[in-house]
Amino acid sequence: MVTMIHYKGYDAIIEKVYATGNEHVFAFWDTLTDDQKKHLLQELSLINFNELHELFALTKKHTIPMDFEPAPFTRLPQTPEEHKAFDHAKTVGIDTIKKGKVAAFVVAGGQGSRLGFDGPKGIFPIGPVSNKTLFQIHAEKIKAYEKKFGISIPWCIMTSQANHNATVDYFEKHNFFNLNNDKVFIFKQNMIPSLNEEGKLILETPYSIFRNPDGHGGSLTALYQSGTLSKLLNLGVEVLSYFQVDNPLVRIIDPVFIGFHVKHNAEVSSKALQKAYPEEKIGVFVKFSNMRIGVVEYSDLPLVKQHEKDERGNLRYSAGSIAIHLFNTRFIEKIAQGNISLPFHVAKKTIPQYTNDGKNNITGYKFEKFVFDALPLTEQNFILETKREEEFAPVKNKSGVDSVDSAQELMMNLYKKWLLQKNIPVPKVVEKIEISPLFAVESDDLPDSFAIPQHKEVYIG
Ligand code: UD2
Repeated sequence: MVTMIHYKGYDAIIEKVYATGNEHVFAFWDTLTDDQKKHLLQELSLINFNELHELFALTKKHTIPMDFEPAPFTRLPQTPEEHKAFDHAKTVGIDTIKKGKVAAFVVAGGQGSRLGFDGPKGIFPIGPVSNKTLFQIHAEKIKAYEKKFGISIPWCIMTSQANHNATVDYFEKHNFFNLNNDKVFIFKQNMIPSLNEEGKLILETPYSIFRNPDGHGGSLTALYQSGTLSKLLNLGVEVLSYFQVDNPLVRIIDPVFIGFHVKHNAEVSSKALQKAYPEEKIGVFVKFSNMRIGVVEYSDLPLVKQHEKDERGNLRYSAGSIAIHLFNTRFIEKIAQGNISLPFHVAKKTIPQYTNDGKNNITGYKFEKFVFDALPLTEQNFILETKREEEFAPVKNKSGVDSVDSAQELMMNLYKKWLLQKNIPVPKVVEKIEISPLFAVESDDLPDSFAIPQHKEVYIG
């Protein structure tokens, strides 16, 4: 017979631990200090024990609907009518932005571990000449849009437990890159426990449970629970421009995209680009058999579908999601306030478990929510095609595809393209070039003529 431990004020949670067969988390109880005991009990209090068996059930069945076809999207303009529609969307977008109805939102809960970098990914240096960090580039873009449109743009930054303090310290140390710090909202996402192969909790240390951030899909709840959403609503923000921290090319405030979103009365809008190759690691836009639009992640798209061609020999599932979306703030409120929860996705992973012999790697399950699962919950949505070379330079790996090198090259190619559009010659000797967002956040901002110095590395700022 197991003797239940007791601790004043925590008996209800302790009972749940035993009732769900998780009492092994108290294996080191007698060796813990009082603070450590409290730490463990507080972590356990944050766990939704009623949800654990549902999470474990997900590991036993396939939950992604596989009955879908490619989603329709609005292509880049080709005909005069399409150009006219894009011009009109731009006017509507500029009007919406100038009325202060748009805020920026970056999800930055991830660490730079795939880059071999120990810290928040946003602090990774990416400027090809300046070495500016991802955060600085995003901050300067927002500053530039504020100047361009004569408004102040609130900026929400979602962190995770592992990088929250480092992120806040970084912004404070850099004086929020001269943004109005009253309108930079940094808040944490929630954590969710991982489970072992028996569906039980895993000890990470003698007094803590192995948990991971709940995925960028947790961002909608985190916006609401942190009080950020109500601050945005009070500021009159209607549209949230969502992007990932690891894309230095993202057009954070895009009038055309915002204009289409408003014109379509969309609750969520998304940008799509043509996949570069079948196995590219981006999700694809689909229309499910219930007519709802959504995204199927690359890892869930069966190989046959990844390679499937249409009658013209092009990839059938070609519209890739680059994680750039617009969310209506009232839609987020509806999702977060109601009992609608985005589904969890499961990943089988190696997890370091604390045992009597120290840490041992075991196989377990991590759970994450994906923000694009909000799409099927919309009544109205809109997908806009965009140009890869103008908007997408993912920084995922140390080398090879989607790496630091490839992202810097894409950045430099875009700067050269802007200069070319203005007929400003780039001297042959130039090997690296960078344009500060504070100088030009898009090609139109460049002056009509100026000379590029004859240097190997040129920074235009
Ligand atoms: C994501 C998309 C993929 C494609 C690609 C483009 C998913 C599941 N996949 O792939 O379809 O659009 O990006 O680059 O979305 N993050 C958090 N909290 C978390 C987890 C992630 O803030 O709990 C942030 C993270 O900091 C990063 C972003 O979300 O900014 C994407 O995370 P990732 O790099 O793990 O996504 P990836 O590359 O698998």
